[in-house]
Amino acid sequence: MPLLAPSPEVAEALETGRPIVALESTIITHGMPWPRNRDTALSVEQAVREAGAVPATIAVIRGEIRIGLDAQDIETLARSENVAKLSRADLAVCLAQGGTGSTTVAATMIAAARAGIAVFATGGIGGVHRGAEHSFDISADLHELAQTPVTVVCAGAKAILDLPKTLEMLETLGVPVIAYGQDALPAFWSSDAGIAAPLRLDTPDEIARAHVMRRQLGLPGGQLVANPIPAEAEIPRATLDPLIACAQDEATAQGITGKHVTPFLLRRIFEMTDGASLEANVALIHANARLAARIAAAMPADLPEK
Ligand code: PSU
Ligand code: MN
Repeated sequence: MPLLAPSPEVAEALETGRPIVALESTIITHGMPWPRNRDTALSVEQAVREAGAVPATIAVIRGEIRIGLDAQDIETLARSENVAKLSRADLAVCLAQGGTGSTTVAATMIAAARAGIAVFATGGIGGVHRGAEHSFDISADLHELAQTPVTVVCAGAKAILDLPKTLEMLETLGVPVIAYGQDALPAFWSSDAGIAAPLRLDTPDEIARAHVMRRQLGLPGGQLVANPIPAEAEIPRATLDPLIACAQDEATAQGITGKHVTPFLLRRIFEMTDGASLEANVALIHANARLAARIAAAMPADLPEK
């Protein structure tokens, strides 16, 4: 049985060389509450289409890596309560058992690269968690960026992470962290983390060219594009910082560890902001989808992984 199952729309886009944007599914199962998770998954696909590219939401369904889900698949995933969260370490075991699971940034990159898709839009990547010097909790997303040739468009690393340590780690791994159109590193719910971004590019064309240059140099890995949240949707850092610290203390006190940390923090911040964090999250994902579509359109047709 082939491991990858592209939807008819994605298969045709691959065949004809149309721009494609990969989308992850852990954000649906573990990142947002029902029914906003379903509505956002569908509206992000719509944003990609309106920007002239084909969306490919990726998940594992009954032992197949699906590249492009239909509305029914999205609804089923969005409603499931206990679906597995699959990162690099989990993918093969889930496939071997014919299981179902949503894909993190790392697992979505693996699937996208195998399918020949070079550009991927998400909200926030995983990174180095606060307190990682004790917990060693560092997302597999960072290593994936160092080895899999996909340009990932996010809104910066989430403020629930230790941003300076995340940046250090990405630098060590040789991952380009590129702020889009500004000097500061964006911090997910706010446009400015108060830290300078290592690199800056101002156009989708330049981002696509940098992706190609990396390939031509024979460097493995992708690049991380950090697109600031639109100003009207931003939540100021000063509002969020104390709430994040509080959620983090709760996680520690309750002994939450491993892959449960990110979903726990996101849910608590959602509750503590009366849902405002979710509205910001939806707005920034749409903005990332639109930018990713423009980058995908700027990629040359003869890219090695296309
Ligand atoms: N950011 C969000 N929502 C999410 C995630 C990130 O706003 O659901 C998910 C992504 O799929 C990311 C994953 O790859 O969390 C990172 O999890 P971990 O830290 O366990 O690697
Ligand atoms: Mn982790």
